[in-house]
Order: sequence, then structure tokens, then C-alpha cells
Amino acid sequence: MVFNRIKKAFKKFVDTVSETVATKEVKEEDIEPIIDELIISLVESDVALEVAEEIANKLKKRLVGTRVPRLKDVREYVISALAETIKEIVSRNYKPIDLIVEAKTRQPSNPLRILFFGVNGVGKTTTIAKFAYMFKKNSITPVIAAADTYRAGAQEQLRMHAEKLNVPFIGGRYGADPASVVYDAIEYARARGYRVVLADTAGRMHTDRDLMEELRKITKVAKPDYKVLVVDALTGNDAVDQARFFEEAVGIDFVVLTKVDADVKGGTALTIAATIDKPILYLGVGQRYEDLEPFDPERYVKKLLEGIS
Ligand SMILES: Nc1nc2c(ncn2[C@@H]2O[C@H](COP(=O)(O)OP(=O)(O)OP(=O)(O)O)[C@@H](O)[C@H]2O)c(=O)[nH]1
Ligand SMILES: [Mg+2]
Repeated sequence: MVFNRIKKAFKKFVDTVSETVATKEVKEEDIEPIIDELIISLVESDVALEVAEEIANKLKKRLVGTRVPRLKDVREYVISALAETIKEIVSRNYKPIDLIVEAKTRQPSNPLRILFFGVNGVGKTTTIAKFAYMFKKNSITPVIAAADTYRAGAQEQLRMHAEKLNVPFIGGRYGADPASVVYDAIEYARARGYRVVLADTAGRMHTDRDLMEELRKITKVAKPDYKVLVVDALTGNDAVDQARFFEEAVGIDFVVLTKVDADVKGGTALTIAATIDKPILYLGVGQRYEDLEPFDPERYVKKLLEGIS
């Protein structure tokens, strides 16, 4: 995780507040300009304006009227106010789900179905390979359904992962009905006692009505237990629109935020956590199978503010 830009924004805020209110009571007029500056730098770090404003208001409430005696304490106080504020926001919609336990308690006749979708190139297929790896590490072999019958090379890409990971692969011919591919994979899992089906879908723009309708159809047929929106951390503010459209079309159970390792701005996670009432459950932090981390609000805040004190 890099998050350089957003880190800088928070550090500057802490520095300036600490200098300004060294020995006196924190007054609204003292920190107003600093707060305004924070809002701008947050927006420049891919934090949605409404979220930046929420952070600012919460910080103001926490800080104004406080009397802190010594310089060192001011700094500590500001950092902890910041940490509390961010934690509050990222925890708001957070609800952990233990997919391993769920899979293990599943009747083989009723496999756990997880459907992945999102716009083009965000990392869906890679994320599915990472999930397959995670399940295998926990002694659960998933079936992979390659319901991207649309993009040339998509089938081969996922088939290669399945072979490397040694998990069953159910695909379809180019142009085949993606819903039937998922259906076949579920039937395959049922017949052979596999407890998990991971279904990949073609990348689609959230604004493309036909493709969204197709996704709705896949959902109707597959009846997924979990509908997973995959979002690229480098997307910035558009992530909110993506989530809203997919939520409206098919519903979202949780979000996987990918390419966090390449995200120099760092605000997308905050934006998503604050604006979509669905949890981020995993972060993609690289291109290897191991590069999938459970999202944890506490750890996220710690990383975000690391090095600021
Ligand atoms: N650095 C980094 N790269 C990633 C991550 N996840 C995926 N990628 C890369 O992003 C590119 C696209 O990944 P795919 O998994 O093919 O994306 P997709 O959403 O399936 O793409 P379409 O099927 O074309 O819509 C690949 O080069 C991946 O290696 C991640 O967490 N970090
Ligand atoms: Mg793909």
C-alpha cells in the first residue's frame, strides 16, 4: 500500500494544526482555513467531495473547543482525532464475512456461489484466481466458471489459472450464453461434491444497458450467495457511479478493491467505504495469487496514518 498523496494530505493537516494551536484552545476560526485546505487535498487524492467534507466536519467537531497544554500533546491529540474520524467512516458499512467457514459448512449439494463483476480490466479474473488460491490453501477446492464468453482470450486466461491452481474449470465457447456456463459449473459442483463455485463475468461498462441486462440474467440463473463488485483503486471518483449502477442492476454484497499496491493517491477506499453501504472485504495488493488481503478497518487506518507522528 502506498497511498502517498492522501498520507501527505493528512500529515500536512496534522503539522499545520499542531503549529497553529500550540498552546491555546482550538478555535474554529483558527482551523477553518486548515480544514478547507484538507478538503482540497483529499479531493485531489481521489476522496469524493462529500466524503472529504464529512471528514472535515467530524474533525472540526472533535477539535474545536479543545484545550491542549503542550505542543507534543496537540500533535497526538490531532492524530488520534484523525484516526477516530477515519475509522468511524471506514467501519460504517464494514461487516466481515468468513467465506472459508461458510464454504466448509455448505452441503455439497448446495455449493457456495460467488459471482464477480465489474467494469473492464479492473482485475476480476485475477481476483478469482486469488480466491481460488485462498480456498485451496484452506483445503477447499472451488470450481471456476468462466462466464466471460465475450472477450477474446478470456477463456484461455482463466483456464491457465485453473490449471496452475489445479481446480476444475468450466468454460463456454466464444459467444455462448454466460448464464448457462455458470449454471453448468453449479451442476458440475453439485454432482461432484465441490463446495464453492467462483464465477467470472465479462467486463462491462456500468452504463451499458444491454450488458447490464445480461448480468441480471446471469444473476437470475446463478442465484449467487455473494455478488462481488470488483473495483480498481485507481478509478477514483467514478467508483461511486460504478457501484451505484451495479447495485441498482443486480445488487452488491461486497467489494474487492484491486491494484491497491499501485495506488499512489489512496482515496478510493475511503470513498467506497463511506458512500456505498456495502463492505470492502478484500484488497488486491499485487499480481501474484498471494496478493489478496482481507480488508480490516483498523489496519487500514493504521497504514494510512503510518509515519505521520
Ligand atoms: N498491481 C496489480 N495489478 C493487478 C491487480 N489485480 C489485477 N491486476 C492486473 O490488472 C490487469 C487486468 O486484470 P484482469 O484480471 O484481467 O482484469 P479483468 O477485470 O478480468 O479484465 P476484463 O476481463 O478484460 O474486464 C492484469 O494485468 C492484472 O495482472 C492488483 O491487485 N495489483
Ligand atoms: Mg476478465
